[in-house]
Amino acid sequence: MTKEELISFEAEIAECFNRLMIKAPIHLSNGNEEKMLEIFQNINEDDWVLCSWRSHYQCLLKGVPKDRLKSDIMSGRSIALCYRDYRIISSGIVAGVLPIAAGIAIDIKNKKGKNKVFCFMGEMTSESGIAHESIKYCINKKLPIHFIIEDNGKSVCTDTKEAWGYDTASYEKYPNEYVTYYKYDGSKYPHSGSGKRIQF
Ligand SMILES: Cc1ncc(C[n+]2csc(CCOP(=O)(O)OP(=O)(O)O)c2C)c(N)n1
Repeated sequence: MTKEELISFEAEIAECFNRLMIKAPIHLSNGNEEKMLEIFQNINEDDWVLCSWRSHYQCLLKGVPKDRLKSDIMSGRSIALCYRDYRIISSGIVAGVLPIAAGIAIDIKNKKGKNKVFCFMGEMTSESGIAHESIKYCINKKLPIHFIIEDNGKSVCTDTKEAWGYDTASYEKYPNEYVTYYKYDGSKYPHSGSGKRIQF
């Protein structure tokens, strides 16, 4: 999977959405392709990947076949794509996957497994109480998990920095073996949809 393939997949989905072929919300990625390719170099087939509502790139990079992913998106499942066979769990609920990620990591540790959990979230999610609790718990218990915080500066349309009144986000200066924090400009697409107003 290349940067160009990732970008063109989202462009194809945007086109379908604008033609009213998808009757449910979609959340498209853009601007973080290189970072995602870098992160996925460390993710193996037997690792678990947990995501938010924006998970097309993660699904493709974890190996979900393009046609299967597209067909699920077309049938309205983009907001919470789950593939047990590819070990991917997504949720449209802010921070919804974080305690699940911690639970899977506990199970792996108890079974002395060699695999890991990779849990993606936006920077607004990372400021929530549930994220602080989950990350703290996993680090203190030395669980086999890695959190990836993807900072596009926005919480839907709200400026996250302004909302919380911070200069530096809680995990921005934190990077360690448990947390990766990166900033990107994802403004090519709006938070949800693809720029054309659609009424469901
Ligand atoms: C429990 C809950 N509260 C509110 C929402 C509405 N909501 C959807 S996305 C979002 C902001 C998320 O921002 P961030 O974590 O930075 O993710 P981004 O989409 O910018 O990557 C909110 C508040 C929700 N989906 N779930």
